[in-house]
Amino acid sequence: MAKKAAGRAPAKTLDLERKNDVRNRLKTVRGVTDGIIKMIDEDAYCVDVIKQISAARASLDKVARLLLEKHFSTCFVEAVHAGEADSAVAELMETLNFHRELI
Ligand SMILES: [Cu+2]
Repeated sequence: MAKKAAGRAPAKTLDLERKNDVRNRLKTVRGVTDGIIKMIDEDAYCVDVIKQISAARASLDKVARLLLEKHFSTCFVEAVHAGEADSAVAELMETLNFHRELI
């Protein structure tokens, strides 16, 4: 997040509260993922595994949505003010193509 994409302004860091929120959500996903691995190891019922995968995906989608919101309010706005609206929009469109659930 804090790394600069090629040809773009440096990303703004997350505020502490949002960073903690994102970190906790990712740790939850990690816990769910560990549980899924255990379920596979223990030959759990397929549908139960799929439900846990859905839960992990939903949590990751929420993290992506939080980061997208932050990006809009900081990096994107700054890029527009710097006269780089076209590239900022192109970058977002490319990103949203990989995250259609965010649209
Ligand atoms: Cu950003």
